[in-house]
Amino acid sequence: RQGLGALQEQTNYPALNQPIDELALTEIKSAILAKLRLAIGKDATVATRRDWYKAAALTLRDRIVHHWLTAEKQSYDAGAKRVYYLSLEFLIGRLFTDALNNMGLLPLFEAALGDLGVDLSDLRKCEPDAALGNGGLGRLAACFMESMATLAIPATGYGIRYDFGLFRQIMNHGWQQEYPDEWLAFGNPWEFQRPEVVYNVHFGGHVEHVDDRGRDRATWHPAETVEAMAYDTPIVGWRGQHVNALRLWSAHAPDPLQLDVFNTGDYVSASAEQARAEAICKFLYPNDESAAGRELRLRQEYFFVSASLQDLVKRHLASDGGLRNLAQKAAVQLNDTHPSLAVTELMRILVDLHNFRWDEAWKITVATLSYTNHTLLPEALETWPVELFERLLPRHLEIIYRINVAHLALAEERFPGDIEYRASVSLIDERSGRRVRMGQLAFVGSHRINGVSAMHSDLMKETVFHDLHHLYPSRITNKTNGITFRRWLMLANPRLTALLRETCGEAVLDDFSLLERLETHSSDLEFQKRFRDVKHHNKLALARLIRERNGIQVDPSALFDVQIKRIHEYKRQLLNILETIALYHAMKDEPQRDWVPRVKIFAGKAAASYRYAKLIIKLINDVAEVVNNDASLGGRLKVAFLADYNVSLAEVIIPAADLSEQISTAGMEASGTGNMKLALNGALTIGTLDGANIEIRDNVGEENIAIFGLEAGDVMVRRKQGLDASDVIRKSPRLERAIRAIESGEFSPGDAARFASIGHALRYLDHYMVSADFDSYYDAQRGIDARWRVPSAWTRASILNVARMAWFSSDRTIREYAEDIWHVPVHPGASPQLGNQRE
Ligand code: B1H
Repeated sequence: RQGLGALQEQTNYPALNQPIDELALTEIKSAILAKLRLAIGKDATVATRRDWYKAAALTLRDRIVHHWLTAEKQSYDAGAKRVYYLSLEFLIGRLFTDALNNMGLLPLFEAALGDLGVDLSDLRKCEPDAALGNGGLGRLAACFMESMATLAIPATGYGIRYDFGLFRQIMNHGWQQEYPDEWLAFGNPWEFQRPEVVYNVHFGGHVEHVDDRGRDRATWHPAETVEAMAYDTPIVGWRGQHVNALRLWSAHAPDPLQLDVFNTGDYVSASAEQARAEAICKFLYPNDESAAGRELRLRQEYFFVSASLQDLVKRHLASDGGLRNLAQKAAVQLNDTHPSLAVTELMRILVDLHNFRWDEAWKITVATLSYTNHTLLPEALETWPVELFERLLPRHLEIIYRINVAHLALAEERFPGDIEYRASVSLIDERSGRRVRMGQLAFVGSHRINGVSAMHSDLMKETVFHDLHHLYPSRITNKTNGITFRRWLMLANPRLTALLRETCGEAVLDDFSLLERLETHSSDLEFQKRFRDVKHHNKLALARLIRERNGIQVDPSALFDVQIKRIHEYKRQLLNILETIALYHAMKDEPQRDWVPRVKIFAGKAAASYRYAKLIIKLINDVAEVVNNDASLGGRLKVAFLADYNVSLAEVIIPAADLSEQISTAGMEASGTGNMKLALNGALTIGTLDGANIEIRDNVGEENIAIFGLEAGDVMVRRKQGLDASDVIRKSPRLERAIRAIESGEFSPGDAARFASIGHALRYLDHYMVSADFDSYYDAQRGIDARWRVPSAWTRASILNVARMAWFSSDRTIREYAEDIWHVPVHPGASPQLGNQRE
């Protein structure tokens, strides 16, 4: 610790505003050239850009590894408590500049590569995104890994090394098509394969009960074994002092080529076992907010939970107190219910393999585990058929039953004779076929359960976990999400960062609460101009991208109105495009009015099997086709759907956004994190009172955000009254006209039926309140127009958004987890506590 502190003082803002050290420059150049020859096997004269990228990445990696091994050793020697973050998703994106920046080596590498005749920003693009996640949940895990490293919390992320990440989205005549994401095709310079770190993971078979004198022990005789092999990726914290590992598991058959079978000439069967094993890490399920329900998915879940727990148990077996002390030495965070099997697997390890008494094992398990809930959507709540469980994980099913006995006894004690109550809290759902409830399992097996925004955590207590909350009233807590400012401000928006450093001081990079110093400049016209120039520069870059990718010319001084996120009914891209249609009609009616020029920018993927979401994408593209080619608008309205939304595309769009669309049906978006990224980069939010929007409003002030629409309570009331929206449509000629345009083929000439299902839903099945919220949204948008016409007022609001977003740093979120859930110390040097600053 002391060593770390001393280093921290020496490196006073190294990377930044410092002349390049010639000696270091020479060293980096020769290191890169050496890598090119010795690791890539190429000479500088024939090296491709990708070769240069790899050589540079490996050069950087060498420097990271030294810090990594030091950090590992220090925490190990100190016997420090470790955090284990279990997640089926890590949506990392690119690592090159992220790691360079945190190591303080960005300017040095830029100069070194420049001297060697290669452009760092070109090389950057050679790195494929690591897209091992669907959306917010996976990206949150990536931000958390970076913040845990920044706060020097000894931590390991555990997940699956999918051969194929989230599919690539390609537009074919406006329809989404999915293609495999071959992110590993050219190798991965960041990872270390650990062929010696291998664990057996078992499936199937039967359970034998030995006479164990009431110890609840059993012996599992599995039918199938798969090997899990570790791959480690170092994650560097800000200022490069601390490095943690992201450990991803790859699946293999213990006997990859069955030679006896091979020798009979049946070559295909000889490797069948291998194919079956490898299927486990073949691809990421492309669902966001809906449970997959396939056997392979359950195999994935158990595979990574089992390997990860074996790994951490092995690590702590040797530490003082052994497993008895596990909860003092390890905190295991379950990212949603996907790793819920950790509850049963840890019990199995303790009871069956290490001879613990059931009750003691249970205490250790609950004290070690904690669970984050990310959604209340019923279709996302995981349950598995009991028969499938029994076939795949017979011992785990027994353990679930055994946990349930004590749990239901507690319920009976609390509400004697209340059968309904017991049925509702039971780990087994008996109503729709017998199914194991993963949410209940994670809840019962954890000492803390958290939601991801204030409103979401409150709703958890009132809805899905209402009854469990009564049984365990102190467990539910809130941890509002955050984002890492290193990636989403410093790297994505270097020009704004430069302005912030100049205005708030260099220390702002270590203490984001200093962003509040912007406040005094928010009305300064000179400063406003510089602030606008930054935004304009970013918009030029995005306009170029839109032209290159979509062939659409957009006016960079128009209002850039951005909705970027997974396509889902509850996120209401449909509401946005409906308003676009209404605006289009209004512009056509009165072409002479001085309309505020707008560019409507959409990006996002639909789950491959989500037909309605794919139809919405098609509608957006069809509307774009008509609007963009209507000369009568004089270019004042443009619509662009950017294909293949991913982290790297987000890094280009977000700094260029003027308006951030956060328009989910109230009560449905658990938190949102794109909302934070956009506000931090100076976009004004138009949004509902949902998820973290509410806390964003509380922080930026209600005059600097545009809130509209039904509130969560209103939505519940209206749903109870029925989903027919005829009443609101009757009162809104504008809405009626927009719906009719969709239904009549105005945007699908020759195929009027194409969007019939959308028209029908808008009229009669308005579950997501698109029609119900339309007028309120349309009016809010016209309010935005009015604000935009007064540049100084708009810019002031935009500046105040940046100034007041510090609280949404994932460093703050991780501090809260560390204090309230994990009970681990955080490094005092980095990012001083925001709480103190505010008091
Ligand atoms: C979020 C998911 C999710 N919530 C199931 N739930 C999945 C559920 O593959 N599955 O089965 C995948 C993802 N993702 C998001 O989490 C919320 O919608 C956001 O509001 C939130 O900001 C984010 C991070 O907490």
